[in-house]
Amino acid sequence: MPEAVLTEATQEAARTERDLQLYYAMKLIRSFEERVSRLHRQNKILGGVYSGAGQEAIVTGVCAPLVEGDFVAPLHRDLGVFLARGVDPGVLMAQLMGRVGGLSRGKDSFLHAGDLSRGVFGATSMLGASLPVAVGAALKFQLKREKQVAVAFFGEGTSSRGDVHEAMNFAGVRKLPVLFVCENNRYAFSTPIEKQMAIEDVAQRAQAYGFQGYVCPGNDLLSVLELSERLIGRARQGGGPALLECKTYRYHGHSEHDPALYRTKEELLEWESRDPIPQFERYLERKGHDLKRLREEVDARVRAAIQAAVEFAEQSPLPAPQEALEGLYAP
Ligand SMILES: Cc1ncc(C[n+]2csc(CCOP(=O)(O)OP(=O)(O)O)c2C)c(N)n1
Repeated sequence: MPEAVLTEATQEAARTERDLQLYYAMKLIRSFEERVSRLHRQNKILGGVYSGAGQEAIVTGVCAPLVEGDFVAPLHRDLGVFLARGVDPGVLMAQLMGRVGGLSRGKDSFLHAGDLSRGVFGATSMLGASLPVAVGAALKFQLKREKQVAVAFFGEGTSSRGDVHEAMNFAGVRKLPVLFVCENNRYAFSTPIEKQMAIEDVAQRAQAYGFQGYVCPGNDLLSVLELSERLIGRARQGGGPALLECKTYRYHGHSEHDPALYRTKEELLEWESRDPIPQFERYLERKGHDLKRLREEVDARVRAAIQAAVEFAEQSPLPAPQEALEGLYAP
């Protein structure tokens, strides 16, 4: 076979492999979120639950181009980042249940959990405070001439905070390898976007810091992926920061105790019609996959992974009181 044909076939095979991994990742994240919401109602989860259901294409698409050694600061709604960066679902579930098998060995809820071995920094209670941390990681990469990048996720509500502006300004001045990702789901708790900012797009703010802002349909995995690959690749090559705003919607309230009465049923329905999973399924079908069979296979794998995660977490003990002061400080 001529070499060019072979290369094309190899590339197509790699793309198919990637598509299937992304499909599995989105389905795993969605089902994990749904299971966590149910477990919360059964009083099995420690602390609040901030569901990211509906926003899976963003975390999946942005994390896909990341490699070992990269740094990512998720927001409180981003348990999908943990799964996308390879954290074991059982360990994540144990973290949510406050068990010894979790990331902080039962010493915290999900909210502040991180896994630095995978470059995942925990979310911060002070919204936006994680952005200067991601910028600090990017500064370290630049100073040490490492080819790593940092990614900082934040909501449109968070984009009104001072920390966010300081982080972006510094990143712009020093041309740091960092991608700022705004998950614009239209509400900051109950505050709608038009009461949050006087401009149309969060992405417009990038101009003030000397880099480019991009807007993309955040429920379309392929659009997110196309931009994240380009912007992360450019940052890795020394091209500096960028701001990617992904327009999306959260299906649940701000947290599970919020019935979200501030929005209409019609609005929710409209966004559900743009659900990221069926959108990606339509693409897979166009690529020639037998969707019915593929869906059955992936659903079965996801169900098994989540069942195993719940079993692992439930079998993991709660921490013993005498461990309370262990592992709190660096040795
Ligand atoms: C500085 C600060 N102000 C307020 C809060 C309370 N709070 C937690 S999440 C949230 C909404 C954040 O909205 P957004 O940034 O758009 O992210 P989303 O929750 O919509 O994903 C608020 C107001 C906080 N944690 N920190």
